[in-house]
Amino acid sequence: MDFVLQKTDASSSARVGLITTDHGQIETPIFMPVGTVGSVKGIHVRDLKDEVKAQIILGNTYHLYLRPGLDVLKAAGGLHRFNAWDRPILTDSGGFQVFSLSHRRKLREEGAEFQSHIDGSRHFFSPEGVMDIERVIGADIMMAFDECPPGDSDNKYAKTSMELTHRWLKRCVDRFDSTEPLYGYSQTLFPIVQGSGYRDLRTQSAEYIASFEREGNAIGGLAVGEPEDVMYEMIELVNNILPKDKPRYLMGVGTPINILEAIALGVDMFDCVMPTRNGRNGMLFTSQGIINIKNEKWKKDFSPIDAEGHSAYDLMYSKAYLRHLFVAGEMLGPQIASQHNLAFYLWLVGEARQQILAGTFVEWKDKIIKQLGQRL
Ligand code: PRF
Repeated sequence: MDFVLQKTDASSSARVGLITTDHGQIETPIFMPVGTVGSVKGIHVRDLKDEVKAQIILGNTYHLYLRPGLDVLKAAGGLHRFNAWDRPILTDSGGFQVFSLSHRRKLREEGAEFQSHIDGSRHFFSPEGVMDIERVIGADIMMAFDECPPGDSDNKYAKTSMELTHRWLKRCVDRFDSTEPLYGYSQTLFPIVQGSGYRDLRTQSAEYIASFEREGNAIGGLAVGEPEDVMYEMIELVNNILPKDKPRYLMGVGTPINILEAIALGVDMFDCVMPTRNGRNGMLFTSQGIINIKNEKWKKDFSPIDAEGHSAYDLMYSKAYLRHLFVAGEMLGPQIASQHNLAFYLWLVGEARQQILAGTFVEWKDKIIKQLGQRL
């Protein structure tokens, strides 16, 4: 993997860059649609490319390991071959899902023992095991195995957890560096900064993570229930320590406003289930504000879903029709809404990129943020 920093904004820490992987290039800042079990829910690969304009998608180690399982993924020749997505893929390590989804998990120095949320079967993830799994999935970017403590953790718990994540990282790196990709293209490993909402811990963690000099770095443990100003404070602090010439990935964040603020603080990569999950529930993000399409108010509104929208379906269908699909429980409704939201998120980061290049990012951001939060 290669990263070229093409421009840094004069009036914020926002950046424009270009990542090159063996599966193609990624223009940053970028949003990565979440394809938990290998599919971005409800969206065909062709639409992901042509309509959403996704450049990279995310898969989850935890889910893919449980289903379809490593034997299937290996026989398929990796996830790219399996799901027909031939552009870059990033896999999260399970460091978040084991703690948020699985049952009866037990943490020890060696790794995490857990029961599947699907059938209760018992499993064990170690840092070495997770590296091996991510090799089999074949992601272009693999995430280190970490623990993401709850947002309200006290300093003592957050410190113990961060230190465990650091020891696990060393083991991930040793395993990664002593193994080879399985499918003939290269893979890279991103370490993850933890430390909850504590300045001393975040500083320590960012310095430790930076010392590994990997090709990119991630910020974890945020947007897990802490106040928003704490999240921004931690992003700023960590980004002042992480190297400037490597991409920075803020994990699992967030709303369109969160993403713009984090771009201004120097973040390059994002993922979040919000556009697809909220879309499935009838919530649409637009540049004018937020729409709850199930609302009675749209019943006879035959205007386009989003006149300024960036998915072909935004102009093709009316709000009234999309509302009808949701009310009638038609599966087309969640598909259209998910695709709209993803296209909007990709437009947002693409527009941020253009505004940074033009030197107008901060003014544009402050203007559009006023619109984004409104309820239509
Ligand atoms: N660690 C990992 N994945 C994550 C997170 C984390 O801290 C988060 C927290 N926002 C989302 N996804 N491995």
